[in-house]
Amino acid sequence: MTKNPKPLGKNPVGHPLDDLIRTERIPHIWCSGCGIGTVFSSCLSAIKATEIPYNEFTMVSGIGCSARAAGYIKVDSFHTTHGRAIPFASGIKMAKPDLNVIVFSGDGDLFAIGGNHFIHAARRNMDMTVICVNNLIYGMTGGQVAATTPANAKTTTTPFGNPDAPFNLPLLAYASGASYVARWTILHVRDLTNAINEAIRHRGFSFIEVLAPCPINYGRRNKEKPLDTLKLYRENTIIKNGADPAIADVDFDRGVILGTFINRDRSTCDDMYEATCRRNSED
Ligand SMILES: Cc1ncc(C[n+]2csc(CCOP(=O)(O)OP(=O)(O)O)c2C)c(N)n1
Repeated sequence: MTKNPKPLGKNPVGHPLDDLIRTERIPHIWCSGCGIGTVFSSCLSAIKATEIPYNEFTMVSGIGCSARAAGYIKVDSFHTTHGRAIPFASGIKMAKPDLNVIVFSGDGDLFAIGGNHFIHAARRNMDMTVICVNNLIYGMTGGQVAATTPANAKTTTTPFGNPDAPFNLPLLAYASGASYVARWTILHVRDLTNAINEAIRHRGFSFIEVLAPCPINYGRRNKEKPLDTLKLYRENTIIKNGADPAIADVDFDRGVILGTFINRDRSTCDDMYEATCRRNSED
């Protein structure tokens, strides 16, 4: 068991999370007012708080602004192809079951092109933590409509407003079989960090949706200034642990529910595989 690097001393020169950041890659690509950095920082703080050696973690992402996180973390990481983070992560977990596998990616990556992988990994209860930065849009490619874009919202591909309804991600995750499901915003940093810590320690498929602003590609087109988004996160959210995910639509007019929706025990993919092989080899 390798020890994690010692925390900085009394006169720190750098950032307290420097031992988990590839500082040689900074400055990062994220715009001013973007929420991804806060989710990333919460994730690193949660990793640190588990006191698990860093070499027992791996981070996997697809492609997008959020997905860039895998290139900035100082643990073994995989910046894969668009939509394919979860299959890569599943392969890693099956080959190295003792690793703590974290998927960190955007809503487009995980729920549009990668939606099929998400539902099947949740169905199998693959033991991994999936963190979705939900900025309601395809950020990196300039603001196209996503599967999470609110109805009527303007994007580059829906200039007259989005005609479609968005996914309710906690409900989708629960219905697919996820055994831990939570939602927070980037304004709820302590809750988010605790949730990521809990999700890492949870056995099974854990999913955390994090609402985060994209002021450039979503806010600007929808006349929502960065502070307006944070006000929505503060004033139009309701913290309700144990709430039914069926009422978890992202609708700021009605109030968006935050908290831990689901935390249940279910046999993991590994458990089922072992049990099936044992049973069949005894026949
Ligand atoms: C197979 C494939 N299709 C499309 C793209 C283009 N592409 C790159 S990032 C992206 C969208 C990213 O959106 P999201 O996952 O929500 O992440 P964000 O940038 O908003 O964090 C798309 C469509 C690609 N790189 N590969």
